[in-house]
Amino acid sequence: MNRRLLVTGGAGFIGANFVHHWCQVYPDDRVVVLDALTYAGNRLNLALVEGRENFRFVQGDICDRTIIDELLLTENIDTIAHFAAESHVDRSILGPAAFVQTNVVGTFTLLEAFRQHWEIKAQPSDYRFLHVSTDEVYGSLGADDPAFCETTPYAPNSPYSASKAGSDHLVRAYYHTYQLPTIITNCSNNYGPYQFPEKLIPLMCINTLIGKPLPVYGDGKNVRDWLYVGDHCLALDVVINRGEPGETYNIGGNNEVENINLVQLLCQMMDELASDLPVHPAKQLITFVKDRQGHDRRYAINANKIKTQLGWTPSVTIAEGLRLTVEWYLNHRDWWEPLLSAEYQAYYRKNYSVK
Ligand code: NAD
Ligand code: TDX
Repeated sequence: MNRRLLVTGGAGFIGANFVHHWCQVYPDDRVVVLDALTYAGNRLNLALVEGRENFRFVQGDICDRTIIDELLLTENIDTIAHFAAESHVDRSILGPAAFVQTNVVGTFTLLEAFRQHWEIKAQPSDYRFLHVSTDEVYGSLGADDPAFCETTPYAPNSPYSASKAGSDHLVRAYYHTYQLPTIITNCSNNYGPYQFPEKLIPLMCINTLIGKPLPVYGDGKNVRDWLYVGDHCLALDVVINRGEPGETYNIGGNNEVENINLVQLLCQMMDELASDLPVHPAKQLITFVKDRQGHDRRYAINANKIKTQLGWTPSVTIAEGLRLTVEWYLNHRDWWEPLLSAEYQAYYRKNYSVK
């Protein structure tokens, strides 16, 4: 089957990596990106596919029902890959309203539009609505707790994760009530090329390159499970093609690392790979700052379901993935320098002055 995909949030970090993957592997599929180009969206993230006959970019908001209806109809969309979201926990603490609007109302608007479109087409069984969500909906783990699995009860702790949990529940309800062929994925922390420099790994890479302090929250012992974005895109591919409607799949890299250890590893890689660091060795820049409010202690994903049922497994180790990522930021100064804009500086001051 040649799919006709609508990729929401395709100008963001994971969405753009996914679009690159899809256009390369399925060049005959139609890929339409809908993205509002918020501070996190960047048209340059799609430069590799712009100009292709089967690719189209549309600037628009997922809360705008008119634009969604028009795209579903005129592009004859059969698959939605839904990435669009407000995605940064610290920003959700500073200003939660946009998170409820985009993550909850936006997802609802997409679901309603897709349901009507699917019903008009007589409910084709090969249509798909892939909802890309997060492990943060499951809350926080203690050091000895087992990793999150698909049946772990939801316990979101931040405005971000609560808004993602709300959207997950709506997606689930649309399958249960209307049999709309939806699938949810909950994945762990992604890293890799094109990630906006508010997130831990790109922030640490860039601050090292410009000689700014490396702010580590609290005691630095919070644990995240890191997933290379390329492996995530491969997982989403198998879920779209072979996943069961109505199901949830957890996706994780099986790479639990304490933040402080990760930052130290990044510093070592920077020392090794960057020729003219302003501060060398880079670890001198590590600065412990006030903790994030409500900071979840540990996330860990049990990805056995997608491994055994769909045959996906991560291929990149954390050492390989970090090296690829550090090299990418070293070689793409022209990509990240313009992102350190006045808006970014204002966010940075606000976030780090309360810490
Ligand atoms: P991102 O912030 O880099 O990109 C989000 C994109 O959505 C941007 O291009 C932005 O312009 C767009 N967008 C925001 N509001 C919109 C709206 N109202 N209408 C249309 N477009 C809008 O996010 P990301 O890190 O690429 O995350 C993608 C998805 O994956 C999100 O749903 C996020 O919750 C989920 N997720 C991310 C991670 C991670 O580690 N980054 C982990 C788990 C789940
Ligand atoms: O400056 C920092 N210092 C620091 O110690 C930043 C930005 C983060 N941290 C810590 C907080 C977290 O424990 O590093 C860890 C990772 O932080 P983020 O990169 O902000 O990610 P996290 O809060 O874990 O959420 C991410 O993974 C799940 C994504 O942003 C979410 O979109 C995704 O759902």
